[in-house]
Amino acid sequence: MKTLIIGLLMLGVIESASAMSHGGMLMDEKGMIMNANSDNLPRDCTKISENVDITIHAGQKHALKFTGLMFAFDQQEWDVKPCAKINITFINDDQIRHQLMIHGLPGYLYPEGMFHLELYGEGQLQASLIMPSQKKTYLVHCEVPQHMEKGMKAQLKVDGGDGDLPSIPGISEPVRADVYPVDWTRLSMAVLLLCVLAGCAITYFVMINAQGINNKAQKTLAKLNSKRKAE
Ligand SMILES: [Cu+2]
Repeated sequence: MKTLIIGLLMLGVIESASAMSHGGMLMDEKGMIMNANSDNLPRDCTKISENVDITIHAGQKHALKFTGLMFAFDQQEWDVKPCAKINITFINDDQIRHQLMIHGLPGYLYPEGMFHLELYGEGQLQASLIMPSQKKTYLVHCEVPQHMEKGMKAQLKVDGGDGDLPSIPGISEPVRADVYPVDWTRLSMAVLLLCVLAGCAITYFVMINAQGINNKAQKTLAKLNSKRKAE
């Protein structure tokens, strides 16, 4: 009996450790889903207009197509109809933590106006949300420090959206573009001048030597020809 009770207690502990639910949040050892909503209509919607299945990948390899960026989603923009239900499959292709956060949603359905998926490493999660009817552009990003600044930023438009957000890779100009200024000191200028001179000198010597070798070869050939004629 004692063993049975201990066993049941242990099962309970393991169960609660592997998956916990707090209000609108689901957590386990792989990740977290916060404020998923597949049933409740926004106040301005009478019914779900369409069901949209979207797969979103997150990872460093998706940033390779953008100069100077380090993290990205595989797409930077989605457009859905007003009152669409979006079924998101979020896939993390990296071994590090990534999030998919959508901001600006109505607070009465999504606490703090936010829908949030998070994976602590490679893996995938699925969750749904229902968009309001308003023509609007929503920010989609990863909030892990420096991930958005380094490219993990996108936009979700409803009904074509109300404009592009800034700094969306491949879509809109950055608010502050990265600059890589050269610190021109006397020393760095002297080093540059020295490199240019060394490059010119090496090219000159290579050309002179090539000419010398060519002349020698021609002389040898002429000697051989004259020997043949004499024979
Ligand atoms: Cu991230």
